Amino acid sequence: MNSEQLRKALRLYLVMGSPNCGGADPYAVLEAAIAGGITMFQFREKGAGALQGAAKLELGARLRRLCAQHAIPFIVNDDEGLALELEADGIHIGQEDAPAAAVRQRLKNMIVGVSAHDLAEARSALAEGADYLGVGPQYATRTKLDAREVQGPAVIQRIRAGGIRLPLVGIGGIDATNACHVIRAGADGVAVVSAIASAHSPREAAAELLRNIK
Ligand code: TZP
Ligand code: MG
Repeated sequence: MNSEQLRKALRLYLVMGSPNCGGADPYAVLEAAIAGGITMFQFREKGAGALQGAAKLELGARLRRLCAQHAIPFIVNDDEGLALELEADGIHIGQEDAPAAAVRQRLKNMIVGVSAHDLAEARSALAEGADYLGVGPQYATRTKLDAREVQGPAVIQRIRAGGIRLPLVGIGGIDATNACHVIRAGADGVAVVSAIASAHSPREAAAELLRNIK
C-alpha cells in the first residue's frame, strides 16, 4: 500500500478490543462497523477484562479474517509477535512501546503507525520510518486511562505547520459531533473506539461519522 492509499484507508479507523464492546460480541461489532463504512481496523485488546493468550489469539484471528474478507487493513496494537502470528497488515506503537526504528527494521513489510503528541514526536516518528501518525488525545476520553493531556485539533495544525505531511489520524474522544474539526485541522481521518464500539448501532454510528467527515 502506498502513502496515498494509506491516507484513504485512515479515513475512518476503528480501534477496538473486547473490553470496548460493552458486552456485545466484538465480531458482530466489527461486522456492523464494516457495514457502516469503516476503512481500517486496529485490534487493541487492552484494559480491564482483556483476553489473554490463546483466547486473545483466537479472537484476533477471527477479526483478522473478517477484515481480509472486506479488504479492510488489519493493524495490531503494540504486540509484534501477535502482528506476525496474525499476518497483520501493520502494527501501531505508542511512545512507551518499542522504538519505532527497531519495529520498522523488524517488520519491513508492515504498515507502522506511531502515536505522537506534538511536533517533536511527529518529527522523530517520521525520521524513524513511521508510515502514519496517531495524534491525541484530541478530546477527553474515558477509554484510555493513561492518556495524556487533551490537546484539541490545534496540535494537528501545529504538526502540519511544522511541515509533516505523513498520513495522520486524530484520536481520543472523537465522535460524530466533533470529527469534522479534526479533519479541518489537517488530519486524513479519525480513529475512534467508543463512538462506534459502544454505540447502540455500530453500523449507524460508523455511517454517521463518515457522513460528517465527507
Ligand atoms: N489513544 C489515545 S486516546 C485513545 C487511545 C487509544 C482512546 C480513544 O478512545 P475513544 O473512546 O475514541 O475516546
Ligand atoms: Mg501502546
